[in-house]
Amino acid sequence: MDRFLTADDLAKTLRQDVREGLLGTPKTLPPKWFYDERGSALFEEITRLDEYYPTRREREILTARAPDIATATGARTLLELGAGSGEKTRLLLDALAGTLRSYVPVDVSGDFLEDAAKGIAADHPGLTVRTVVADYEQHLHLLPGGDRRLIAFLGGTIGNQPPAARIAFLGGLRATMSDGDFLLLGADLVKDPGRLVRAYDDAAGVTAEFNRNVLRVINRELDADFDPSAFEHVAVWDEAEEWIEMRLRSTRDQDVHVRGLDLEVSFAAGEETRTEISAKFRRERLEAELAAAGMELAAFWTDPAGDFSLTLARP
Ligand code: AVJ
Repeated sequence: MDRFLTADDLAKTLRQDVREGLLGTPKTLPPKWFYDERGSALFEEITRLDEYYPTRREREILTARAPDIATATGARTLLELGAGSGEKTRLLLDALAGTLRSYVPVDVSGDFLEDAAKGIAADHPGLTVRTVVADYEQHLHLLPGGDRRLIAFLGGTIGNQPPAARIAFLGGLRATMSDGDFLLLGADLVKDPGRLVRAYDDAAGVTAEFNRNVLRVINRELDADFDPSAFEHVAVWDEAEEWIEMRLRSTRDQDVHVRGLDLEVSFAAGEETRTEISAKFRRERLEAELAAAGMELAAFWTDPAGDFSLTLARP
């Protein structure tokens, strides 16, 4: 396992993010801190909800197009950013079996990486599996090189960054790519706002618990005293930005102590803290942002319903 990111680095970033986010106006907390063990389990549960279509749709596209991806890329190395989408990985690995020599799952947490890698190595004898603990916003240049790499960034996570950060990220990725490398990018598409809001505000309240989980993470990691039950889940469609925004709305005036940061924060009744944006795309926008990052489209696929997209891009 290659570690470019230690538990200490992560702790430091969390402290910075929470301090800056809670002192800002409006208050924000970045979505990357949802995913402790409980948050990851809640996200898994979200992917099985009727209302949350992205995971199912992306799997449909991958099932249909994995052979095309194999033919177009002839990939020797599959690098997966934000691994953990186990089932989708398997679809790709099986389709690429003819040319693939190594698989490199990259994630900020090493906890689940090793186990997942062992399972995959056992099922694919001859495949070199090299796990990398890294923050793909910071360590792109440290990822293993080689020729004919396919870099997969699935799930629609690209939408969690605002446009400028997205283009910077894609540009950074482009800078590490050479001729023969490809990017496989999963991105959710603009659609009926009612469906979008339901996907992020499900009837069973799983997404609400997932959203509040960030408060539990801060309580544990930074010795804070958030009362998660005093925050309501809010999901709104921002028509101008074309993104879903998740927020936590304080149900009353309250003070929260973040002892680990020596910080006291007041929330007014009704005050909203932004916890996630999840941008939805149109093909033209994806094409334009990839072009701004120095890449061009090699293929663009959607599921039959046109809900989700997979883009294959190259330098
Ligand atoms: C895994 C980041 C793509 O933005 O749809 C699910 C996370 N947030 N429900 C998304 C999420 C609320 C998800 N991503």
